[in-house]
Amino acid sequence: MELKPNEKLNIDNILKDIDKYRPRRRGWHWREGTGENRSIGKFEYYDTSQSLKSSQPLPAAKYFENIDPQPGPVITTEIASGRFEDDIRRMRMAAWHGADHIMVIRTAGQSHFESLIEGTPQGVGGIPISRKQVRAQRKALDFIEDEVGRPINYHSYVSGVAGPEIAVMFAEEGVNGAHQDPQYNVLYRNINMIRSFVDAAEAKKVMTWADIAQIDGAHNANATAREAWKVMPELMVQHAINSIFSVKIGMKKENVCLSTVPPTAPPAPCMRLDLPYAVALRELFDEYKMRAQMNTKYMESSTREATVTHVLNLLISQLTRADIQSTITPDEGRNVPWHIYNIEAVDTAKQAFSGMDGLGTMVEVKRDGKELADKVRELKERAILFMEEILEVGGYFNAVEQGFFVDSGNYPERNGDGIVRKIDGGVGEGTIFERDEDYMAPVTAHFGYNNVAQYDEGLIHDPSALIGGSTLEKPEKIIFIDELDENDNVNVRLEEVKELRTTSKIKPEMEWLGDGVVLTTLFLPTDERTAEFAAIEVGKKMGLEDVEVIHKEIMQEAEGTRVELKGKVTFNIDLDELVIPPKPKILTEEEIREDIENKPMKIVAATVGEDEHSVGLREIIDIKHGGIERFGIECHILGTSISIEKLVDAAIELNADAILTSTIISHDDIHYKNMKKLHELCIEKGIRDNIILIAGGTQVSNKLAAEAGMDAGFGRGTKGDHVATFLVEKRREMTNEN
Ligand code: Z98
Repeated sequence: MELKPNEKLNIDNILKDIDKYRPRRRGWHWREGTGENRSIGKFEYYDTSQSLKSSQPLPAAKYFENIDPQPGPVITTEIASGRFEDDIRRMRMAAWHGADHIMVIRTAGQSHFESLIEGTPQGVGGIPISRKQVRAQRKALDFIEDEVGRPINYHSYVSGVAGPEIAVMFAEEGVNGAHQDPQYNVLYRNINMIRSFVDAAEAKKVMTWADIAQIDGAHNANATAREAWKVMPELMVQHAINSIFSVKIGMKKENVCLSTVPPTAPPAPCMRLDLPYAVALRELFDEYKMRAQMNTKYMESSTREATVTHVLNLLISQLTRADIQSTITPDEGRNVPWHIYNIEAVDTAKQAFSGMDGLGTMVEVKRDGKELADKVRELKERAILFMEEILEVGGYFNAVEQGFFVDSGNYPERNGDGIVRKIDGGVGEGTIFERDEDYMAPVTAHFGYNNVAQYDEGLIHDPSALIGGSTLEKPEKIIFIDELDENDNVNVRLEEVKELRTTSKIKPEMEWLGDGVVLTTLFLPTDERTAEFAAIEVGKKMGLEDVEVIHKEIMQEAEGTRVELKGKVTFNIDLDELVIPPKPKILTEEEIREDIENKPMKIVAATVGEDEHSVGLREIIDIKHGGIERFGIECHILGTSISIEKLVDAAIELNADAILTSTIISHDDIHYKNMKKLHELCIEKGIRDNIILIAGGTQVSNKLAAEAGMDAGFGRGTKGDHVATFLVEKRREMTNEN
């Protein structure tokens, strides 16, 4: 199956024969072509990677020949809608904008599931990770990566009670990246410590076999601690524990990615805190990869504010190093994980990195300056002392029992508010047993004691040969379970939206096909609390259902509040019934310029009659507003409230190619009457065949203007480019006729 840019991805095709799907590659993929200079459009770039075959450039790219430079780091998007079939469409959009790491959030509570989930149930805050969902998404990504022309990494989570089982399933299904950190289980999911570390050893071994890149969970301490910037030494300790553990199990350092996070955000003076931390971290862990998260702790529901923090975090990535750049910004703060925010955040990273390209050749992080050097040293010292104290108290488990972690004190200070877990407590306690002397498991990528030699000395490194290969070598041994729940599965959900999938009807959408969700921004001239409730009434009166305020921001306590409302519409729009006027033709800037250069053009313009409204006319003409002047057209604006006679006389005197009139006032059809008068006067004076007459204004349409004898009429939304295009094309037409 090949995707066509102008055709929707067909989920039925993805699900067809899903039981037979096999991943076509395994392992993580870094971007290609980094570290080399690259000419893209009219520019030379220093920090890019290979460009894409198909992509959606940034909005302003239209001024630069639609170039779409791709930054060096892998760019992540985190997807959490709860329906994998809708996430697949979002993945495609994200890939077109430049994401090549799709991180799929799990449904709430999956960490505590003792085993794998099957089928395609709907999730809460993420999808229940099951073989069928993983398979469908990986399969869809195969097509998407062919379409955009870059391998895409698929990622989810291996932490939790069923970590090893999930790791095996991920290895079987060609998952490319995963979070795996036993400390996450211990601290945030209260899973027994011994169980977590034993499971992690097994899971990491399997991930190593499948060449899966690993992200740790250190950043969660920042997200959890009360005064989050104080946990910087601890973050380094957590990174160290998970990294060296992974390496000892056999994972290559290139696959060990630290989940770094700038610990603060404005209005804190974040650069002075976050940059030394980033430098210290990269120096201590220089052989490992950096997955740069953004700060999610100090994030509210303002997308603007979150985006600024994100950009400051991206500056740190640019000044230090990011191998993977995470982009979850606004979703995290406002808990509305919508398509548009995934895409916006990916664009934020792409835009900021493009803008900062080559910064390192001009700007240096003053490593020797006292401010940075002292802080970097201090942070490293605190982290090392922390590690030493862990050893002093008898190791990691004892340290956790004593509440060393996620304490809001700046180590060695302790506030006694750390997370305490007991060695003999937590989920799964007492489930770990020593292997019997004759223990033997004929499986691939198994950690620790495995007494294969008793059966066959030659198979120590290939135990599964005893059974003719495990599912990792022989995928045909995988038992594919389709659906277990006849009511909660993808087929039922797809059936529910059949009309929207198969007819010309569409509906607004934020997360799921047909969810009907819309976002409205309002300003209400009242205080914050009143505005919130007033806004809900506004939403209801607009006909929205399930109205909810998702963001409010005080402009001034008494003068007013900005509110963002979400709500649902219940209607569909039938595209077959839409009347869409033909798209106005616009010549390129070069084409217009060339035409005017070859044959200069002159116009006279004015607002006519009693009309003093000249703003619209100025917008069309002034160079400052992107008007027709900028193409070299000689423009004579006679002024406002000019008589038709004066306008025509001026055109004759200047030998103008065109007359542009502008009117807003339409009372008593005065705009129409003036157009007619202009046309007739030009006939009377014998110039009509040689002059272009254009009328513009809010109440003007092309049809109305044509009826009044004009060559064209331009209404609301007209830009200088439209008028210039018309002038050039009309003159060509007239010259040909002559
Ligand atoms: C991120 N936005 O890291 P459940 N394991 C580790 C984690 O850090 C996480 C999970 C598992 C963040 C996402 N991280 C937060 C090491 C979560 C999640 O199923 O939610 O417990 O697993 O990109």
